[in-house]
Amino acid sequence: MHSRLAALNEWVASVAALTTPERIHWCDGSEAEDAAFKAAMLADGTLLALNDQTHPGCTLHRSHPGDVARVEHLTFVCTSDRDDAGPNNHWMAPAEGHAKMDALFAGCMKGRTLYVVPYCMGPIDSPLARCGVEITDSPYVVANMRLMTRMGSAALARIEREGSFVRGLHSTGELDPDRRFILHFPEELAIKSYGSGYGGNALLGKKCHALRIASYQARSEGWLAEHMLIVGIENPQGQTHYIAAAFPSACGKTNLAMLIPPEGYREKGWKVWTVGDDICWMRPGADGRLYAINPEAGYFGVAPGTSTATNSNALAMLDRDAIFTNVGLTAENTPWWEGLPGRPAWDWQGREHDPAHGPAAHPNARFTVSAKQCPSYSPKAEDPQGVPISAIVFGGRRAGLVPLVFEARDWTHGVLIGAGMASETTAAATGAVGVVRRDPMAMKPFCGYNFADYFAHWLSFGAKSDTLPKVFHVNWFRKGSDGSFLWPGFGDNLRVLEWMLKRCEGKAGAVETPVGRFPKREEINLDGLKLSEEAQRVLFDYDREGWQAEMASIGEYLAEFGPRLPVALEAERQRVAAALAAEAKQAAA
Ligand code: GTP
Ligand code: SPV
Ligand code: MN
Repeated sequence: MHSRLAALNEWVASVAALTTPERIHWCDGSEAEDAAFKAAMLADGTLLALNDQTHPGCTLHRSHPGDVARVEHLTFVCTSDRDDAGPNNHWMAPAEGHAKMDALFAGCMKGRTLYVVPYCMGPIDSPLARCGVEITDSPYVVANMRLMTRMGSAALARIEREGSFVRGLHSTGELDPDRRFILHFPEELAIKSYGSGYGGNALLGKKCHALRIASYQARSEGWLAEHMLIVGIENPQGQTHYIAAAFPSACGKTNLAMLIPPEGYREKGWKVWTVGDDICWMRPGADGRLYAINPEAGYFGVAPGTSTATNSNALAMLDRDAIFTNVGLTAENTPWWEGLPGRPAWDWQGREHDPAHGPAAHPNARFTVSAKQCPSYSPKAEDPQGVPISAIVFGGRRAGLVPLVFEARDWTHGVLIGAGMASETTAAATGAVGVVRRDPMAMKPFCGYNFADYFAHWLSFGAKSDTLPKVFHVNWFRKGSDGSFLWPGFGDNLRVLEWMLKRCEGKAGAVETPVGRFPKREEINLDGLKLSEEAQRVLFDYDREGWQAEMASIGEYLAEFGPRLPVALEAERQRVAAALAAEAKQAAA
């Protein structure tokens, strides 16, 4: 008995009876506890110590080579009614789901420690924050949860005060992909995950709770739980606007959240304040604006590609007290991944590095680090009321068609742009990489209910407020005829954000097209950039025929949701398609 909350004690006891651990440890989140767990993991090889001179407190974890990313095909939403999960989710009946998982969990912690991990998603005193308890048999998960959430005694105290919490049960099991499932029971606020120790599969506060369960709760409670970064942009006049941006996994959220202003901007006084890099919970305030918190307390970021050139803020926070997973190592025992200078000696599996084996770091290699170590960490990130959002940005990896930036004409159009998003798949989930798929609002893997209802929920905000954020779409990943990226990206993305914020303040013009408002080229500051002739043409290009095909394809996709799809969304799509057709007719005449 370790809690004043009977419901929590009873749940822990019932899980212990099922999983039969050798001992039970209630985590208090203290430094001493963390140090003891790390020492044990260093002793048994779960963690490897890194160079203590250059990377004090840093460790490396090598996962099972078959357990390196999220597994969308093994992720289920278990609602009583199949249609509540929708065609966007794999579904299992709750009773079947529990039976399947409990059979896997039976006796699975024999000889091991069961850790009880109370955590709070969001500032501990925020009315927008929510709590959960993860039971796990993985000390690596505990160490990550301590960095990624507010974990320990303070969270437990809040849980005892509130009396309710999300129940997450996790075991690494045998790491056999045939005995691996991640199940969500949104009606019961419960999660069961078995057979993986990796990231979103195992750190249940993150995707399972803060996105899948939270999105389900948010719908009935009138708020939004989104796969979005939150960043504050301070202009030379000292005003800070907050932007929330939804890009699919490994499509640039961490990098935009920690952006380093490019030359010319820094000198003028532009500053960037990081609030969050992956998840955003937001709800309308009394003034009708959306106020957002980052439910997380750390970053579980993509390592490959992170360098002083692309994201020196990220590198600056990774030289102490970080956990690296599946990166390579140099001969000096420092972490290494593709994009860093120097040479790897060992690859992510601990083999001597041989380019014939592929990259030294796994493409989904990650770092885990406390948000407080980020040089651009915003003091507002701890504000219990959240930050007001001026602009919502959608974006994905699109080699063709989609220009650098365009703006929605209004909220409903913005929801259509989000719902019609597509992006090339990445190494963040197992399966093929580089395949374009629809990923509405970057939530395809993370929405805990039927997308048709989710779109209706998004649309419903339009009627509630006239001070909602402006909505934009960006594409940092447009490719030229030689296959290389046309836009420099990273810090230079501030040039595009500057235009957006000017639009929010009514200080920049735009060119109206049926698919949205395009920037006047001279209004995006390209000073000091050496854009190729192709880039200058293509990045701002409006390809009417291409968009006609795109709108038709979006129509086919939305039709998969059947009669549950909000009429207003399809009407908006038809409005855009008709405007494109009218324009084409006029051009032909
Ligand atoms: P998740 O944590 O999986 O949700 O991903 P994320 O959206 O935070 O992605 P992240 O910022 O970590 O970027 C993933 C990869 O895209 C990294 O290899 C980056 O170097 C690369 N990347 C990020 N921003 C840009 C950009 O503006 N241009 C280009 N070309 N690459 C980028
Ligand atoms: C993502 O895949 O979007 C991530 C990484 O942020 S994981 O936590 O593994 O889901
Ligand atoms: Mn993510």
